[in-house]
Amino acid sequence: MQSDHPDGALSWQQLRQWAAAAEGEALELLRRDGPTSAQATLRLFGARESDVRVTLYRDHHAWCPYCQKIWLWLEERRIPYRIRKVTMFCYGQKEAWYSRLVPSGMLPALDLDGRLITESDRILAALEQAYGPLGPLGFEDPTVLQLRQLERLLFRAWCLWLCTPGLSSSEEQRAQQQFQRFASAMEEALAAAPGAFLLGEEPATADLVFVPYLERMNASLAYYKGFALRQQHPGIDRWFQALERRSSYLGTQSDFHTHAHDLPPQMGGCYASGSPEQQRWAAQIDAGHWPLQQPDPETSAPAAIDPAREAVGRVVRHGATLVARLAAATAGDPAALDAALRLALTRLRAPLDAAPSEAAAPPPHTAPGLRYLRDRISVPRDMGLHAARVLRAALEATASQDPVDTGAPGPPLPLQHRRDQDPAPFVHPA
Ligand SMILES: N[C@@H](CCC(=O)N[C@@H](CS)C(=O)NCC(=O)O)C(=O)O
Repeated sequence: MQSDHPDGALSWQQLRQWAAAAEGEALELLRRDGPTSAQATLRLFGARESDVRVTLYRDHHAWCPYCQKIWLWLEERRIPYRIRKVTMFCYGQKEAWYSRLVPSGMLPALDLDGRLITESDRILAALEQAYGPLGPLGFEDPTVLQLRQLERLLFRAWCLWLCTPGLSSSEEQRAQQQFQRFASAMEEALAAAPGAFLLGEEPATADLVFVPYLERMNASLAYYKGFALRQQHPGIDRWFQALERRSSYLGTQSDFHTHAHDLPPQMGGCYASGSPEQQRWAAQIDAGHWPLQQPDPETSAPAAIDPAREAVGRVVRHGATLVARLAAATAGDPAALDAALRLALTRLRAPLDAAPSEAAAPPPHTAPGLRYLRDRISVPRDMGLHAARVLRAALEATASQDPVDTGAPGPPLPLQHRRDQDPAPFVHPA
């Protein structure tokens, strides 16, 4: 495909065609009945819309761990449901209609046959009552209760290690040991099970209770402690591998970069150990050379669809809004940033290590805007893990060709909030 644009990059229209990203009927149907997708607003699994009894209220960001638990349950049980997305406080303004429905503003909430339920455990209990348990044992069964307690112990040990400021190196060590004690207990529970999951061959509610925080532990301990959870605990790695063979989990799975930078405001701070190993992991996660090591600590699953087309398809949908955001955030020239962004997307059609031609350089002073975007791709909200990797790499490769680039990092990510990720302009484009 030849560029029909004077700046050498493909036009938005050409990019849209190449990505075949028509946000039309086919994609909408795929989202209703196909693999799990963060972008879906209705899931039918082949049922009729009139069969829908459930509405799940979850965050726009597809980040809330308690929402992920319910989301996974509905996907695993293939229950037809609607999704209504709400803004979390840390990303922007809570929707007034949601504050009227749930005055605390907390997520998730679920409407089941007209009854509104809050608190994720109460939601799981209600779903189980309505549809039967997921897996061989009920949510209140003593074996499941014990596993749920273990998850809370692991969670607390993780919080202590990750979120306590100023740990000395011996305190770091003790916190790690305590965490690993409970991680080993989970491995023992898995070893005693007859299949890859905690209660058998298929994931049960007990597994889904562990998923959200295990995923966040895996990412945050690599970034802030230089600790490779899956390598240190092979039983947990096998459990992740089994999950990563399920499209339900893959549709909800985030990545190290997203978690590493979304966790601090949510947790009230995450503290790096500062060890050489930790600094190496953090630098690599930020700079983005993937996979970070072999075997890939982020996922064992290959890309299900062409990641480049997925990435381009997702960006072109929001091209104008993104350009406006980059220009505002970096005091950049919108026309130059528009060209630079299209150039980065144009690169995605060619191998990234192909020698860049002179004509492929973006306009000067666009590197900060490209890096601003590179650092704010959110998985799975915006796209899948593999698509995010190729897009981050293309943005960086293009930024580094800015004729006046100094290699300086883009605008820093805030630590107290993430209003730089406010979904409002994307939900209600101008
Ligand atoms: N105990 C609650 C905890 C839910 C929770 O903490 N939700 C957070 C998001 S992870 C929330 O909605 N906070 C309000 C906000 O961020 O807007 C549950 O299990 O459902």
